[in-house]
Amino acid sequence: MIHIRDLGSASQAWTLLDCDHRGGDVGARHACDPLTSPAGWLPATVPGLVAQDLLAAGRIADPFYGDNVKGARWIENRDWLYRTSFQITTDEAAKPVRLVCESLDTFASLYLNGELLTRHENQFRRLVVDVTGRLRPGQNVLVIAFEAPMPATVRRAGPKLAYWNEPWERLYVRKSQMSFGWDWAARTPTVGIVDPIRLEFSDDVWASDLYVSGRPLAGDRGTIRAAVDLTLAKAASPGPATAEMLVDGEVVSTSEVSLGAGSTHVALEHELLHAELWWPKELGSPHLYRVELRIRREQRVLFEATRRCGVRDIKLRLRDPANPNSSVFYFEVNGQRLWAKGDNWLPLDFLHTRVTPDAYRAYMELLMSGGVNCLRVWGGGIIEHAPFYDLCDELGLLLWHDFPYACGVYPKSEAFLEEARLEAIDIVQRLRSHASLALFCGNNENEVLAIQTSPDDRFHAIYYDVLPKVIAELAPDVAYHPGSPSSPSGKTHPDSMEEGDRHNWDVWFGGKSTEFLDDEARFNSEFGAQAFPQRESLESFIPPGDLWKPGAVSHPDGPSPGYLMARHGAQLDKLLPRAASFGLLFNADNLVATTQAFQAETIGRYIRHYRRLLPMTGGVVLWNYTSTWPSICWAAIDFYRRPKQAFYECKRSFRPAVIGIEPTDDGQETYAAHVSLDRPGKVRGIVTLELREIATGNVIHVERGEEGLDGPGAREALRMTLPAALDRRRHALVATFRHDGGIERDIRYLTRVADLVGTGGKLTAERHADRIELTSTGWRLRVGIESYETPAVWDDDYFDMLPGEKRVLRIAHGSMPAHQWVVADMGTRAPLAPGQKVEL
Ligand code: BMA
Repeated sequence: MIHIRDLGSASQAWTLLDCDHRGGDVGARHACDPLTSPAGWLPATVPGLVAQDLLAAGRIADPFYGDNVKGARWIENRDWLYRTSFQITTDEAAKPVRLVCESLDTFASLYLNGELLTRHENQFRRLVVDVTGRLRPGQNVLVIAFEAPMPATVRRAGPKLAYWNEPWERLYVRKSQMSFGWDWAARTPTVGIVDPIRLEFSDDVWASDLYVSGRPLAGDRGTIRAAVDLTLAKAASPGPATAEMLVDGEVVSTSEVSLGAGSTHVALEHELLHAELWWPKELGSPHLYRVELRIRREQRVLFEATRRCGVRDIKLRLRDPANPNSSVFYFEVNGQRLWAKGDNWLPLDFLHTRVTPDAYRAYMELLMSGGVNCLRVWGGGIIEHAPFYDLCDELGLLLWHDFPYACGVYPKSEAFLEEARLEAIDIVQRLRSHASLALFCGNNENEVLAIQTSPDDRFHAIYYDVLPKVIAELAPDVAYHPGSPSSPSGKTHPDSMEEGDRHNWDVWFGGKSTEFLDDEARFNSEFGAQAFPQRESLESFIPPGDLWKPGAVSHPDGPSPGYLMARHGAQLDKLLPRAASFGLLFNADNLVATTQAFQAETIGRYIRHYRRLLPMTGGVVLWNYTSTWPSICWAAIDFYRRPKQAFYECKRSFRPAVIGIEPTDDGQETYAAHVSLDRPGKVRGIVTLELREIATGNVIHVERGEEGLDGPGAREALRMTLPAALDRRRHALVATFRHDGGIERDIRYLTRVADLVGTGGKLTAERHADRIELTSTGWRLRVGIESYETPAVWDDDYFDMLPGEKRVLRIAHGSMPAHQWVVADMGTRAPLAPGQKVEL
């Protein structure tokens, strides 16, 4: 058996030393010897990050507050030593033993009892060192010296390469690319032992990770396969052994194996007569089997491992003759199309080792309560911590996984390609057993960048040779896409809307409006817009007085507070002009409300537009929901887990059936109402398209019809041409789809929201123990309830109310928050206490 001794700080104490100016290696040797060890060690958390320990020790101020991140920058210029000591018995000292580090960030030298064991400098590769005979009975000291990350990076850099997001030297090192800062985050240096570290003792065998995979077969049968590679430990003798496979605790398959010199591949398979399939939550239940593989000789167990396994067939479909040019890009699970409604996943915390399994779960459930059914782990971040992947399997979230390359043209040297290959082997082996894994993707935006800067680098060997070969060998049933975006034929622009996926930044970076959308992307894997978080969240990271004062927003690169806001992500030059088309900006509440309204509108328009292209378009992945730190950024949920307006607009537009109004032409004289269904099943109902006067709510003209859909698709239900000489400021279009499953609505203004005439009236909000009742005498914009406590997701929030309407809000996810505010229009806001009735 392999005996595992966890070396994390939950089991034993670790300390951390700031090695002043790059004294790491020398310090590490001395540190192992109690007589020469320098003073000044701090308690350390392992797995953890240096910044986390410095924060706990009061050596840095919260880097997420105000301008403090600047005061933490020095971390990247110091060497850091981690030290622990542990007791080893005489018996253990005689056994074959390995030291395993799942992830070290990044430039690490490992010393055991004063001697250099090895060096390692790839955060994405597991380190395994044979330390047999090097542990001594009694006390042992392990020191891991981390070289100062920024100078280490600069030293390893070769010639300057094309990139977006400073510093370009990051392209040469295999360290999380966002740890150097990104356009949504200031550089918060990360250094540390970021995943589990352990000793493994074995008298018998060493083993690769257990690989399980399940596939459906004809009828309702299915198959489960479990495989492992075993190597005899030094003390063990070759010879026969018995391999057993257990499913849900029962032995289902047995086989005799012969353990010889070198590596032995053991694989067992079992056929299920009635397989329960793994489905993404939206399409069914994410059933998981418990699979064990056990190798024994007589009664002695040599190896044993357990994993959960889903029986499913996930395909990425690229061709469909029914489509105009036959090109599509969508996921199919067990033969059913899944219209992707995704989040571009970033770590939940820049200090990502602080994220607990409960925090992952709570966050994923929050996303799912908003209709999200898949996650794209974005290539600039990290390979997530293990609980993340287990939860995707368990909750039924489909997983798209980028390899960790982003926004750059990476080196092409033999050495770099070889490192890429070894790294890919580790990543694929680590992730391939997960039921939720739908797609491996080569990189984030590197092809688009290459086209602009050095077209010869578009088909870079990492994504077109190294990675596909590793996947074909180790995970042949997982789809591979060379980059996001990328065009499968290689003949169109990587960001083409005619094939492959597309990052649609037409609005945010391209300056386009959403009034008339003609994009026909087969799959939209990135699109988004920024917004401020709600006031309580802003107050948690921006010092009083810094948020709103003259000049604060006009010099994003100037000194604080302009600087402060820029460091917190805001691209104010883009954001404020757009927010201004929703209302005046004269205080912080307006800033929050107008930016959120703009973000929600942009995202909602795009989602409804792409839904209208069903079944040609395969889905949308929002950039993004996740806030890695407190910021003014693209996230639809802020760092404190408070949803922005966009979260609710997505929730509405991610419902099974949706209605959307779009102009049929650039001139915007005629509008069409489209209904769509994004999943299997049927929907039937009545559609209306009304032209209403805003001041009175009166219907000026109405079109009405019946509509129905069978399975994923969309239909134009109604059309209306606006009367000539209509005052567009005083009227709006309202489309409604009343069907068995509920009522869908879309409201389309015919001018900028800031220019509307006729909104107003009295809004009344009444807070009851289990609900909020809202009534409005006039046409009110973006009416909602803001909450302090989280998670608190309402069944709906931030919607427009028509004259005479009444709405009742209940909590759909989480619990009734204690502190609430009623909000409306573009910055009107009042507290709403229990039992209170408020008029706005
Ligand atoms: C996309 C991403 C990121 C970036 C985001 C916002 O292109 O892939 O690189 O942070 O846009 O600019």
